[in-house]
Amino acid sequence: MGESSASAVLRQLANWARSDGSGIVFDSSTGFALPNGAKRSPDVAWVKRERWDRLTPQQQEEFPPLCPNLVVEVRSPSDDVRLLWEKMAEYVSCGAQLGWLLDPKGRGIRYARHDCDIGGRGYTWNVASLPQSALEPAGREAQLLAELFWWMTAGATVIWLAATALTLYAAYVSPRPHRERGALLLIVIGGVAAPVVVLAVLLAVGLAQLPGLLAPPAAGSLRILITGEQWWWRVRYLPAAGAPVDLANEIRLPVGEPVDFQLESADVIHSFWIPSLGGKMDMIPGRRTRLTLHPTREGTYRGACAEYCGGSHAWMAFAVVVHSREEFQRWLAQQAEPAAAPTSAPARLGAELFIANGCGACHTIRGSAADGVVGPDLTHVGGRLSLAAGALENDRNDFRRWIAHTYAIKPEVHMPAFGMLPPAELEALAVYLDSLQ
Ligand code: HEC
Ligand SMILES: [Cu+2]
Repeated sequence: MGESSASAVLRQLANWARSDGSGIVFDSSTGFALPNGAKRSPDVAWVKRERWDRLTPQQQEEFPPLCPNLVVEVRSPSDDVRLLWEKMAEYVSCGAQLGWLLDPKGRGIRYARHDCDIGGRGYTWNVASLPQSALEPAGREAQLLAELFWWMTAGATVIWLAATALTLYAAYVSPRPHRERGALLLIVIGGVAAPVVVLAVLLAVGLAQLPGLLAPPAAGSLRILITGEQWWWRVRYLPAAGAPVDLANEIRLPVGEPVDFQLESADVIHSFWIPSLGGKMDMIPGRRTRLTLHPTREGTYRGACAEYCGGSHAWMAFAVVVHSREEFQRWLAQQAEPAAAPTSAPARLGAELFIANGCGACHTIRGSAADGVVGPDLTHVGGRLSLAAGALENDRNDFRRWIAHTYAIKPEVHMPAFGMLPPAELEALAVYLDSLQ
């Protein structure tokens, strides 16, 4: 879409500006010299007429020395959205009143505003755009299910075609009373014998798959305990040797090895589902269910809760990264480490604020005084692919938005919003959390 969406936005804004008259629209051929010295050419820009008229003709001709009031960037497939977002933040810090980042591919809109916090509710390109198709299997179990699905679809198509052909035959080709014997035969064969055979075969195939899907993997396989919580995932790696490793909302797996998932719930029934890797399994309070998956292809996939579990059920997702064994091992060893001590001054302030504001009563950051267990472990939260179970991306702005606007981002969430903190303190907290890689 890239180019064409940019020109569509340009056309619409230009139309509006003509009828409105209070400003002028520019396309990306105009470069602006921002107050911070950078020269930037947004896809579309709008400048208030009075500001424009104050420039000399020569300034208007060359790089106009101002930051547009409104800037629009349209993400093309090759653009890194984080870099674009940094550009947006730059425009806003240079005085743009409003910046739009349009992302046709991720179907998201984000906006940055000068006079308030950064917004753009529900922009979830990161995890939401990950593959999660049961028909594009990346694991042995998903492969079996996909094959079963295609056999069933093919069979159902044949049956449907036959039934339709018979209907058309009776209605148009030979619309007359048929011999009783023929009709009876049709009912017995088509209505009784054929369905019995078809369903029996399906049952046999399904039952034959079941033991393989339910069998616990060989002793010594990787074990992961996942607890569904309203509305996030507590993840605990249980290595054969060494202490358990706690994290949240992200699962990494070595390719080509069976994984023994042990599933629990802390509150209501959830359902654990990684469509690309296999079927789903309920997480039931008071019980431990199990699921074995064999990822066969490296990649990053989306998992989700597949059982309605309350207000933010739809915001209960996670990323699954399938790595080579070495990479996986490196990652797990790194997750097992305590958090690095904050180095910069704002990060140190953030660490103090984290304790002073009581965040540590609900969150653990290993290596610090924070040891709460109500919410997700944050020891390495800055290195995760998303925040709040896929509800946000993971950069400093997202941390700030999350801490200040929890309810707006995730309705009913079990974390109070800290919007009353002064912006500088929110920023310090964000810097600190972002540094927990
Ligand atoms: C009453 C308990 C509670 C307090 C206090 C609390 N949180 Fe949370 N926090 C939670 C819960 C529960 C979640 C999970 C929300 C969800 O995703 O549904 C969470 C999620 C988070 C996340 C996202 C974690 C992830 O894995 O993506 C961050 C970051 C966070 N909190 C930071 C903070 C900070 C900073 C403070 C203090 C200013 C704080 N929290 C105070 C309960 C709390
Ligand atoms: Cu759920």
